[in-house]
Amino acid sequence: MKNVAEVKFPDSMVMKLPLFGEAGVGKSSLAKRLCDNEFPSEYNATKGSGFYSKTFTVQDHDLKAVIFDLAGQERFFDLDGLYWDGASCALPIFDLTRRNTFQTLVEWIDTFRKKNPEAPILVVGNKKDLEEFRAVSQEEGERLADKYDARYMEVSAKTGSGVEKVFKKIVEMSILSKLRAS
Ligand SMILES: Nc1nc2c(ncn2[C@@H]2O[C@H](COP(=O)(O)OP(=O)(O)OP(=O)(O)O)[C@@H](O)[C@H]2O)c(=O)[nH]1
Ligand SMILES: [Mg+2]
Repeated sequence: MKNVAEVKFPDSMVMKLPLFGEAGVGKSSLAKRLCDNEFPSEYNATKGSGFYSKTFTVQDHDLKAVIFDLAGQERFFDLDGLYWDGASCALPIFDLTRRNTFQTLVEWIDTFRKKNPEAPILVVGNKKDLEEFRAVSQEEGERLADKYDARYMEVSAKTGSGVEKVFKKIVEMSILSKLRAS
């Protein structure tokens, strides 16, 4: 398989990157940490969806990621296809301290996969700073990701730990997948 260093891609490329998962898992917090380097002190449930954009530089090329921050309350499958049709990749997110958010994630991933069979997926376990309340093990997270031929990473939007790494990884995975498809 080629690696990113060998990829030739256009000078500008826009990626569509949806974040999804149950209410309160930290989707908006992750997007804010990445794009504004902030952690909001209060929980404000997302209504509909939010948009963020971030430019990543890979091999001297600028790649713009449009991040769709979806509302957990509305459930993925009730929304129209706008947010994930033609998505370059996806970040399904669960809360490491709430097991139910891990258990239902498969429904979200299945729905996404039906629409985007080739798009790479990176499963994210958030709130790693709350280690003493952990309800899902790293192995379980990895097993879920394996089932979908996806990757798995754990982060904390609160401390910022691992956040940049997750987004860099998914950008890299998207580029490689585009390359394979072309
Ligand atoms: N301790 C801790 N709390 C977090 C972390 N990320 C988010 N939270 C908290 O979890 C709550 C929900 O965060 P949001 O980012 O609004 O969650 P969301 O997934 O966007 O929720 P919806 O918009 O309702 O779907 C807030 O109170 C956040 O402060 C984290 O990494 N660690
Ligand atoms: Mg939100």
